[in-house]
Amino acid sequence: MANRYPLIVIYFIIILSNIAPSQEHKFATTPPLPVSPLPSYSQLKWQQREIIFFHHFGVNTFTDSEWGTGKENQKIFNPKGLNTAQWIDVAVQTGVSLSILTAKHHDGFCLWPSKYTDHSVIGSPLQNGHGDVVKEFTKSASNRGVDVGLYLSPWDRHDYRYGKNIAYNEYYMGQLQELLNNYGNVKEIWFDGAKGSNAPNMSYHFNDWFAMVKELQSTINIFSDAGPGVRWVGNENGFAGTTSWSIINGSSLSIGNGSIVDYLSTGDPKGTDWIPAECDVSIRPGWFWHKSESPKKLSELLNIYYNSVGRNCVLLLNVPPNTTGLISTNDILRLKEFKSAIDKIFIKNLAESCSIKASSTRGGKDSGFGPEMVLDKDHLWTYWAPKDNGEKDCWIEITAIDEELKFNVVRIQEAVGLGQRIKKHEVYVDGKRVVKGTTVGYKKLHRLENGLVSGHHVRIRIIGSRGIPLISSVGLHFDPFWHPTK
Ligand code: FUL
Repeated sequence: MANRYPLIVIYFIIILSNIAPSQEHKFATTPPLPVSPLPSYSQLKWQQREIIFFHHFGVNTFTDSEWGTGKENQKIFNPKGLNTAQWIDVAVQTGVSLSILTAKHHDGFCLWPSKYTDHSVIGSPLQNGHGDVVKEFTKSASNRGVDVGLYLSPWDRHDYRYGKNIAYNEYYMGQLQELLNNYGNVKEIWFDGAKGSNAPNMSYHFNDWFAMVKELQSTINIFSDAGPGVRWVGNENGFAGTTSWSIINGSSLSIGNGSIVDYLSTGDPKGTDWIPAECDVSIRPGWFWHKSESPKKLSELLNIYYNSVGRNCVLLLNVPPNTTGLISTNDILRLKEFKSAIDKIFIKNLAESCSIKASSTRGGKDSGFGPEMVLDKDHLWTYWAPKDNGEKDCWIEITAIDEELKFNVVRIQEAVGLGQRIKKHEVYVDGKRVVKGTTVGYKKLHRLENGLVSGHHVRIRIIGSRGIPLISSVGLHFDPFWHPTK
């Protein structure tokens, strides 16, 4: 009896070594749990667009003003060479996949023949009152595979119902139905918070509007100061905060409340809602076209790009059609420069020819979560994940194989499909810190303040995170347009 005891133990060891390990190795390592809140499908699609166009067009284009009075004669709206296909061509050439049109601005003039008012294209010379700019615009966009969005200003300085709560909300919702039922898919609707003194007590039925919008267009993102799909960044300069969370506490937001602009620009890691920020800015000083104005310089546009797209936001760039009904040549030329500058900076990722290692890897080598995942072309669903063992100093390190690396831009992207996590990070070159930052999100671009750096080892350290950090992409780039002054 005494001799049989070790035999039983050996027998169990054999069974366990045959069954347990094979169970463990049979399946791929699973992805880590998400850290909520998470983006919706439409919000992720929106984020990946990076740059969106805005077109402010209406009676103001012809009166050289920014805010119309509502008393304009419809006959002044006369874009003799209107060609919305040209606007869309410019979007395509700039790599823009969504364009938003002001269907109605504060002056109340409608770019489509709304049946609830005569203050529209109906009274204008455009096709002798038979024109429909919204129709032409949405058709041109769909012909070229560009998505559309619409802006319907809540503030209306023309309509007699404005200020009568029920009547105006009925009018407004009637127009929402016209726009969202009759012009195909609409991917973004823009509700701005401006409200004038002509009816200070006017209350907008936002909840009903939002419900109606969702009912009519299931994949739309609703923009307003407070979302629910996309939030305002809190300024009209095109700059997000240096800390920029896509997360915020939706219940503490309200539309048209000037005191929350800082909160809007940074977001809130403790928030319960995924409402990322959109940075709206115009290529010119005004939102509408004015003969006396010209487009911003390339360096200004690049600054805006780094401070919006490079701070986890989408850039909503306004390009106003002129009185002919076309995008002006000098705007087109500037946009060409802008697009080719971005391509030039980001086409080459110096990290791609390097070796890469990490502090640890979830599931070990070849698990599909190794640091090499930050160098593939997928910037969302393939990523490096460290081990989930409370590691405080998580890092990935890129090492030059031969010549030293020379760069002035560091790009870091998080796998935001599983939540935004990184709170604090630093970048070291050969042991010396070259930049530090807070949030990363979908895309963080560091344009190095001291200009070009060179070295063999580039380490990205994550020193604060909600859950384990998940990095989907890293780039080391050279920006020839960047000339820091200090
Ligand atoms: C603001 C408006 O008052 C401006 O005219 C412009 O349309 C801008 C995008 O939104 O609220």
